[in-house]
Amino acid sequence: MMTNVIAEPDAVTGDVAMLESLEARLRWLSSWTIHNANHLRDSPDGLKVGGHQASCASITAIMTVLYFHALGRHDKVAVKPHAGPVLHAIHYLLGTQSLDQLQRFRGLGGAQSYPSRTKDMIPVDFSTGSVGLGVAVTLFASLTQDYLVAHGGLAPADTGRMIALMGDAELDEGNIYEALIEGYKHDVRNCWWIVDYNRQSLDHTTADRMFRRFDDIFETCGWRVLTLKYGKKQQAAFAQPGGTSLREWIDACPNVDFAALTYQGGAAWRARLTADIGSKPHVAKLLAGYDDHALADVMTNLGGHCIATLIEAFAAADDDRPTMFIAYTVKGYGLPFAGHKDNHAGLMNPGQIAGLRTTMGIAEGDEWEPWAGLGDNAAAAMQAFVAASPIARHAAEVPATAVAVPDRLPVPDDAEQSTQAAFGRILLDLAKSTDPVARGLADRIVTTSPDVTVSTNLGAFVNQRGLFRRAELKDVFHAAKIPSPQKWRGSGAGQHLELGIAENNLFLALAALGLAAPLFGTRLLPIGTVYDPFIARGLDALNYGCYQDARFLLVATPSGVTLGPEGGAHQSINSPLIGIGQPGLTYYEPAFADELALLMGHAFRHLQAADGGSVYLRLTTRAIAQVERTDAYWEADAVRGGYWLRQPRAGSGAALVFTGAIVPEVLAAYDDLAADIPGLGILNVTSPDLLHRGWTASQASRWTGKGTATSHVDALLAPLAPDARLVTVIDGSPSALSWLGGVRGMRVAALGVDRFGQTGTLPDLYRSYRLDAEAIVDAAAELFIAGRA
Ligand SMILES: Cc1ncc(C[n+]2csc(CCOP(=O)(O)OP(=O)(O)O)c2C)c(N)n1
Ligand SMILES: [Mg+2]
Repeated sequence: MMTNVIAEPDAVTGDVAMLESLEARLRWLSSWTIHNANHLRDSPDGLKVGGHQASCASITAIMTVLYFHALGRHDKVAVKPHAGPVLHAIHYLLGTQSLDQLQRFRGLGGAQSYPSRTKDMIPVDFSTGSVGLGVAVTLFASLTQDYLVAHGGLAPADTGRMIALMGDAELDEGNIYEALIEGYKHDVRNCWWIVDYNRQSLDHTTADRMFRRFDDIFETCGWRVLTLKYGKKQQAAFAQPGGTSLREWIDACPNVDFAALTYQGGAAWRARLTADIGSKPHVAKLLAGYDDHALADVMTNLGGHCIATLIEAFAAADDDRPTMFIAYTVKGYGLPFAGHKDNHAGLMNPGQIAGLRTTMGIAEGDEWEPWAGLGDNAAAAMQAFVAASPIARHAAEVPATAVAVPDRLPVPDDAEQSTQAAFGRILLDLAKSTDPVARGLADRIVTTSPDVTVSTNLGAFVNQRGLFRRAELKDVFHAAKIPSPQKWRGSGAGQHLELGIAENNLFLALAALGLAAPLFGTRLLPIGTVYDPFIARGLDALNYGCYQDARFLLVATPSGVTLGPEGGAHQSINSPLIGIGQPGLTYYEPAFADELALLMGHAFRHLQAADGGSVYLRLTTRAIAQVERTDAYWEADAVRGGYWLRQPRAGSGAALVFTGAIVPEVLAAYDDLAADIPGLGILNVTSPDLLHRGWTASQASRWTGKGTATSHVDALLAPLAPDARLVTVIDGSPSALSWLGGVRGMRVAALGVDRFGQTGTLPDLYRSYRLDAEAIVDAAAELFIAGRA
């Protein structure tokens, strides 16, 4: 059971006034932070800085009650991107955010536009920005928490809720529902999604037809749905004679009308209500009881702005059932553009912010004073209240201890093998190992795959280590003695998280599992497998995981046209460019099993290094003859991104350069060419990504006077003559390697795939796509021999 901070009823009554006052302060500080960035701070480029005052004002009450009243010590929160300034204001009141950071909001090194785990100075549990992903990651964080508890990596007493504070437009993102379905299968718990239901997105108000539909969808998936529609003032109005008519009118009011009337204010409310229901019994008297200001106030007193209603709602969900709160709100609540359909990026002008300052009782010049406008006693009381509130007692992240990695992982010894098969064997060896270090590593591995566990060669590991299920899952086929190579048995001890086919969920699961160390204090080493072309399906979620420095090993296999018979729909072409272009992810494409074992060992260390990151291995099902090694000189270079498989002679004018499973064609071409081109070398680029990064980084460090280090690629190419020529070959976009010519000014012929693949045998395809030995020889002949004339 979770522990949650729910105050006693008496205390709650007293708290409401405090919380209301805090809520107004958060609205003020978030507005002022954005105002300062746009209107007061120097703007050398004259560009609008931006920030979302209306999005903040919509959610301040929800965040006030959550952070200062209901938050559990171990709860983790994903804050909707556009409410970043509210989170900063909360920490400012708490004393954990500096004035300097607020004043530099959206400036270089200042508080970030959207909450960021890695860049903000305040504790941020989950980065957000790409809407929908921050919501769904909380669900996978709940599963991660359950996984850790089941494996002894987290004490039950140290668990909390994973909470998403979300905009209602996020409910339009499909990834929400993919996650919802996966969560239902895994019996997700301890997850709250709190919807700031202002019925406005960026462009306009949202569709009325969705009313109640979200409830249905979530309830179908086992969630409790709590709707906070009316605030206490509205409820009091409904209890009066004529109140039922008022409630019925509100319930029938289209979103867009409600928004427009909110913007127009009290007189407009009165005119419209009088026209629509003024003749109904007691309504005229009811309306007459409010002046225009009070009428506007009661009409917009929605559940999501009512502190007491929010307190009750959070208290009503004090168990581990996943819960969606639909908190009705007004976008821009309390600000001059409240309800205006265009208010998403709206900014108050100087006169309007001065008006807000005056209503807060804040003197000009005191705008940044955390407790300005309060008397000394009230300020002290508020400060004490905040200091004693849940956010102040919130558990800080603790560093996780490192998982030891064996010096070497065993290399599968078949004379011919594919990198994908070798991957399965290496993991199997780890899973069965009796060596304590290897076992310790295997125990921290958690594998996951979107319905391609077996076809990506994770099966053997899963056979050894089982599926992760909180409730026991029997292997019916096995029990019935129906022959199958695959055991499909689940328990709390299992180490494979079975996912449905939605690739987006894979990346969100990897993001959450890959944050286990910082979030929960225990390092997991997540390995996710996916078909290489379908990385693209989850690309934004992959980027999202990397953006917040989640650490995981992505094994994408099979890849390229090398997957002959599967045809163009399953053959990846541009994934090497994804690998090169994605920050936080190092892309390797090994050719041989011993390279793979080396790189997996490196990956397990890199995942844990302070300056490390995630790793992407692009593998293939093509079994190729393995290379004879006579020494280990190549290993360090392979980790750095490339090594000479055939050392060129000093001053050589030519080299073949390749990445991955295409090596037999390169070796065959080499045999053809070696006699004509003495000193020809073969460069095996294990990571086009690392070579490219190293090259540009060393240039930048020279230009900025920070160093003179030569990049690895520069050092690799140094033995060649200055006017040497390169033929580059990769089963993927040729641009992944063609840039190598720019390093030292060498001419390049770049072979690769730049149109959709076909079905066919490998010889057919390699011939059609000019990846075979003949194509390499042709390219070399033109470049090295004819081209030299
Ligand atoms: C994936 C993605 N698409 C588009 C955007 C641009 N965008 C930012 S906020 C927003 C709509 C926000 O509406 P809502 O979630 O309801 O938030 P609120 O009304 O509370 O501001 C859009 C389209 C984005 N941030 N992420
Ligand atoms: Mg909205």
